[in-house]
Amino acid sequence: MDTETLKSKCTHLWRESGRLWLDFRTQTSAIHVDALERKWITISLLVIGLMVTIITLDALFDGINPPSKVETIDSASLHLSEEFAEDNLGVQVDDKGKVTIRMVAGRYSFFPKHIDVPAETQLTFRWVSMDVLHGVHIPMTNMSTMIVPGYVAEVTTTIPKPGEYPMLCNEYCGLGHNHMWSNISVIAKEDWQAPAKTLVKGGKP
Ligand SMILES: [Cu+2]
Repeated sequence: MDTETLKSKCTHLWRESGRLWLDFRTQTSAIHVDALERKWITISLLVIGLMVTIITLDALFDGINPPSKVETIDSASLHLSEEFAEDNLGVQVDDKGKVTIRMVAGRYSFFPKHIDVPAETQLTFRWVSMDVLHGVHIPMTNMSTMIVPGYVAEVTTTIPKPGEYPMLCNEYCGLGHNHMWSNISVIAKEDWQAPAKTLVKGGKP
């Protein structure tokens, strides 16, 4: 979309919302709203306003965005892509010590089937789907995202407690959906050994 179209769309939206607000004011002034009810309506609107402001400020100043933002990838040729080629899947550590986990979701599994990661360490998961819409959720952690075909879903998280966790698909993807899972072993930081392969051909380090 070019800048002019965007500008005219924004102006149109602004005028429309103004008109709707005036309509709303005219209609609500005609009906009786109890003072207490008015108070609660105001509080609710203020809470919504506060939430929207926090989300906007986080997105603009802290770069906090939805996991599947705008990084696109061709789902049909993942095996040919440099970053998500089979050899590059799993856990990798770059020379600055950043742990990145690349995984592919496809009916009905996550690849690789099992990974070892360190506890109490920042982990960057990069997910792609090879076919349809999937989701991934690691119970008892905040790792949960949709994996939309054609996009890279990136989630950065830290898992504090060592243990065995399942990785489950939480978007219905077909008849085998309930069998779609992998395992993740979270190992105490001091016992974890970085995998030998640390170089990613292409892709982000
Ligand atoms: Cu599924």
